Order: sequence, then structure tokens, then C-alpha cells
Amino acid sequence: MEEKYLTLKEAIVDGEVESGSEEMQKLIDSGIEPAEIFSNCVEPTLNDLGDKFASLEIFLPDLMIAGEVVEAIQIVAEPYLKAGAAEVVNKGTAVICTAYGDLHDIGKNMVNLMMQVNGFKMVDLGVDIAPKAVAAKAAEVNADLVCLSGLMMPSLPYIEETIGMLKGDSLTQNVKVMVGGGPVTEGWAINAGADGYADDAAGAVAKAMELVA
Ligand code: B12
Repeated sequence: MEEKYLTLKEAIVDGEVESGSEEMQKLIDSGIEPAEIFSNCVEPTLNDLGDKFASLEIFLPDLMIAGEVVEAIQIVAEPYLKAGAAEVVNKGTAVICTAYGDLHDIGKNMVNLMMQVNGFKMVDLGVDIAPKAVAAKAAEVNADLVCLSGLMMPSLPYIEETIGMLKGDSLTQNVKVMVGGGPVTEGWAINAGADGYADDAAGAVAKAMELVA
């Protein structure tokens, strides 16, 4: 990782919310785009922590404090991302959430924010959302798009179930469905009946535009 990111990485790893926020602000003030900081520092750091967690080098509380720092960093970045938004033309309404049984929301929130900045009206249902609740909300708001995020293997069947429910109801059968998150691959997504997949927030925006065009 580039040296300029090491202080931020350390703050995430050590669970230092205040110094994480301060360092994020410093990096932004030095002219680095927030999206670049996420892709080149925040995400690789979380991936490293995930690997260490899987190999029992670190434990759940370590992930929890890292997650708290990243949430604070996202709050610092948000106004800058919004300020950089192009002229906002309404591109459509999208419902977004994390799959049933899954509490991870860092990636979902990044996708939500980037979609918002790029002109989508976002309806964020949060985390751990049952297929029925997603389908009901999509019908209620007459969604153009549903975005499902899944980080946990055991939750992937619920994503598939959600897609089946949306596509099987006359009220929502034309809604486009986009999926993403750590264990999701393009092949899995298409097999599960999704219309699109992306592996990061910028890709999610590009795919969303393509799907609603
Ligand atoms: C931080 C973290 C946590 C935090 C979450 C904090 C939060 N507010 O989200 C906490 C500590 C709460 C946590 C809890 C748990 N975690 Co956890 N966690 C992680 C970790 C380290 C990082 C996840 C993350 O935020 N990544 C960064 C974001 C930006 O990446 P992302 O989510 O993939 O999103 C990007 C793309 O995928 C894409 N994207 C995301 N969503 C969508 C949606 C659409 C539509 C599109 C198009 C794109 C898209 O765009 C995003 C931006 O680039 C991962 C490791 C990893 N490698 O992912 C483990 C990991 C996901 N966790 C794991 C586990 C096992 C757990 C626990 C079960 C642990 C436990 N024993 O309790 C619990 C889960 C409880 C539950 N029911 O959900 C496992 C999951 C294994 C699996 N695949 O089944 C992982 C992979 C760690 C590991 N290697 O074992 N975790």
C-alpha cells in the first residue's frame, strides 16, 4: 500500500475512530479523491482484516472496531462525494439493502451513496431484510431497480429467493435486479436470475445506468 495511506490503515486496524476521521480529512484536503482512498486503502485494509479473521489471527472485536472507524470515514467523505456530483437528473428509483441474515453494510452504504450522487432516488432498507419485505417495498415505490448486497455465504440463497419473488410478481416483474458483495460473482448473480452484477461502487453505478437506460 502507498505510504500516504499507512496512517489511515493503522487507524482502521487499531480501531481509532478519531484519528481515522482526521486522517481521512487530511487526505481529502491534500487533493485525493475519496473514492480513490476507499479503493486504494480502506477496502484493501478491510480485506486484509477479513483474511486475518478467517485465519484466526484476529477476532470479532477487531473487525467490529475496524468497522466503526470505516463508518466514521464514510461520514467524512460523504459531503465531498455529494459536492462532486454531476448535475442531478433523476435516473430512476432504486431500493437497496443487505440480504436477509447479513448485517454487513459498509459496501452497501458505498453503493447507496454513489448511486445517490449519480442521480438515483435511493430507498435504503438497511440490513438483514427478508425477501418479502424487499419485494413489498419495490412494489410500493414502483422501483426501477433493486440492489442487493450480500457478504455472507449463508445469505446468498435469500438473494436468489428475493429475485424469484420480484420476477414472479406482476407488480415487480420488470424491475431490474443488481447484486454484489464479497462472495458474489458475476456467474452466480446471473444464475440466480439477476440482471446485473458489479464488484465495486463505481461499477454498480455504471451497471445501474445501463440497466435503466
Ligand atoms: C467489517 C466486517 C464485519 C463488520 C461489519 C461492519 C459493517 N457495518 O458492515 C462486523 C464486525 C459487524 C462483521 C460481522 C460478522 N462478520 Co464480517 N467482515 C467484515 C470484513 C472484514 C469487511 C467487509 C467490508 O465492509 N468490506 C469492504 C466493503 C467496501 O466491501 P464489500 O462489502 O464487498 O462491497 C463492495 C463490493 O462488493 C460492491 N458491492 C457491495 N454490495 C453491493 C451491492 C450491489 C447491488 C452491487 C452492484 C455491488 C455491491 O461494492 C462495494 C464497494 O466497492 C469482511 C472481510 C471481507 N473480505 O469482506 C468480513 C466477512 C464478510 N465477515 C464474515 C463473518 C463470518 C462475520 C460474522 C459471522 C462473524 C461472527 N462470528 O459473528 C459476523 C456476521 C454477522 C451477520 N449476521 O452478518 C466473513 C463472511 C464469510 C462468508 N462469506 O460467509 C468475512 C468474509 C470474513 C472472513 N474472511 O471470514 N463483519
